[in-house]
Amino acid sequence: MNIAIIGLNQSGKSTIFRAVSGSQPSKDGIITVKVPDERVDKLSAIFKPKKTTYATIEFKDTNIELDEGGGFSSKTKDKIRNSDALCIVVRCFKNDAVPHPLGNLDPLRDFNEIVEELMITDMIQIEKRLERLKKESKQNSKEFLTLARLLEVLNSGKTLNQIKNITDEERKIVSGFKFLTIKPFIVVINLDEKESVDPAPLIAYLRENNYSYIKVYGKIEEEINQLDKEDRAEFMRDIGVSESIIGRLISKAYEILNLISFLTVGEDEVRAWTTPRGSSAVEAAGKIHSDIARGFIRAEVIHYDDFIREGSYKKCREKGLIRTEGKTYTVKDGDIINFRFNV
Ligand SMILES: Nc1nc2c(ncn2[C@@H]2O[C@H](COP(=O)(O)OP(=O)(O)O)[C@@H](O)[C@H]2O)c(=O)[nH]1
Ligand SMILES: [Mg+2]
Repeated sequence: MNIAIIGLNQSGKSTIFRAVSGSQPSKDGIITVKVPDERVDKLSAIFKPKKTTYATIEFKDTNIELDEGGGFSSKTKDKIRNSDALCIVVRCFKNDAVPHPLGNLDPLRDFNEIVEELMITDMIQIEKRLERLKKESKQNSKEFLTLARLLEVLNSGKTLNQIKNITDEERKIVSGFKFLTIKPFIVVINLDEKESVDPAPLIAYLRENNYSYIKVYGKIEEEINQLDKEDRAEFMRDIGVSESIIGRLISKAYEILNLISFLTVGEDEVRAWTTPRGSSAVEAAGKIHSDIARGFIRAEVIHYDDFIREGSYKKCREKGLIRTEGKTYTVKDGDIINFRFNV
């Protein structure tokens, strides 16, 4: 999964990116971070495997470039297009040393500025495609009707990710277009720990429109992430932040992308895997390897909470807590799964 960090220039994108990457070096503005997961930590302490692997998530720092008309350059759009979700950074911090590209601080305007640009990009793309379909006399095709409906949504001032009743079929039809506003948004409200403009109007707007957001102190969280673990905890207490920016961003990302984690354990490896909520056992198996999905026989499943409560596989077996599930079983967040397969 990968998330592009976007926003107006000087809104704190690179600062947030560095806060997320910590001391890890990034390559070409891309960083892969481990999804912090206490379950993996605890299972690893129990199984003492040769290898412990966390789920990962990729963040991309984008430097927004504008073309002559003031819209996003095509290079910028390409960078955004291949992401699963957009993290929109909005500046609320006051800092006289950092000029605002639009002259003054106005978080709601800035957010709308970015979103409008994304919407225009989608609209132009849809209009072009509709034209083409018209030329081919395909006005009655499912594709035409679906795109026309999406255009209507955009024309009414809403982003595509605000559509609640989009069907799987429609989603499939439009997936190839990689529309920008169909991607889920996480709005990052970037505050200064001392002096910021009031984010309340922006927050009210985000709530009204069902956009997810988190509040961060970008600059100081960047500094925190350079610290040792112990100092970090103390520093965070001091500024009243209970969870690291990585943790908060990632849990939001899982929430908006509707993802869950399942686990595999053993002497060789303890590992967390990511899959969409609602995945079947065979789909989850496919996340590990296509062979496991193809040769799927059954899944032996125990929930993490049960396992930790009992303390061992032996105890779980005695109590009958290890279930045998078939291909269509719906995987739950925190399931520990042993796939039986034959290829
Ligand atoms: N005071 C303060 N300054 C910040 C904060 N976040 C970013 N800055 C400063 O704003 C400037 C622009 O930040 P940067 O991350 O480079 O913005 P970008 O252009 O969106 O990547 C830098 O000088 C940062 O140090 C903040 O929370 N508080
Ligand atoms: Mg930058």
